[in-house]
Amino acid sequence: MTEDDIARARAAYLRDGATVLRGVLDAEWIDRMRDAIERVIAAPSESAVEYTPQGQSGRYVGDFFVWMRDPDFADFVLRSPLPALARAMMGSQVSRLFYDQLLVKEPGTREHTPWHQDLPYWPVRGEQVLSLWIPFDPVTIATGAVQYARGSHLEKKLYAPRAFSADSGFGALYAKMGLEPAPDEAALRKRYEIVCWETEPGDVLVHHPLTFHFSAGNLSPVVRRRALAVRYLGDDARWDARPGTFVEKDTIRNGLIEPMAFADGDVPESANFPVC
Ligand SMILES: O=C(O)CCC(=O)C(=O)O
Repeated sequence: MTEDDIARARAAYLRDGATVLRGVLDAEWIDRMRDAIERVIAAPSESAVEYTPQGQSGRYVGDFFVWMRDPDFADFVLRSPLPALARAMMGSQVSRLFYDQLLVKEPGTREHTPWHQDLPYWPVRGEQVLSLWIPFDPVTIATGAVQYARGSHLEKKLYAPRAFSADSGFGALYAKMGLEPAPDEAALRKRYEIVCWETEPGDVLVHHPLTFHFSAGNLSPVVRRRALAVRYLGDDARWDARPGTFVEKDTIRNGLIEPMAFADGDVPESANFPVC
């Protein structure tokens, strides 16, 4: 990737709220992470969530802060090309790891990821906050590519988060926020162009935390959709002590390296959120 590629991607990210960078990661990273993902999903942690109801086909499984338990995930999120990419996209001096989120949709999974913005779920605010979404399989719309409402981040408004599944235990937490319900799919489609990139392993999607996005199930009978979303914080990111964010969930808190004791407006300086 040249400096021009990076500059073009940043301009697209700021304008559209999402973009793609091709060929960022080499095959060695992809192979190593595929092995690590197998280990992690074979022995789910306390924070893992099975979004596919028992008895249904496929498996949609997620997990949070995986880097704290697995050395390959830690190397990937702290020492691969990702932190520098996040820094460049944010226009930030530092790249602080917020957390990583594993999102695997096995063949035959019907569960969608609902339309949502990321920021309402999170106890942070700032302009320099973003997600990198990394696929470890070829991903098409039919296997659950992420779709984005182009430019929806520019409204700069937080809508109520949606739980990824009814019985994940997150719904009651999010209700504490008292935010306005998010527009439904029809309203988003009417208002915004929906954009989507089919990706190969090595590519990286970048999205703004206020961009509405969603993915359908993985309808392929054979192709997996293994992905990791990695969230980074830049210079201006500060703790936001709003009630109801995902770190209040006991299964998440229990897995952290140290307890969180931030006041609203603090820089999130902690072993939980290392500078890369
Ligand atoms: O992987 C998915 O289906 C959704 C990803 C997502 O919502 C995110 O990375 O914020």
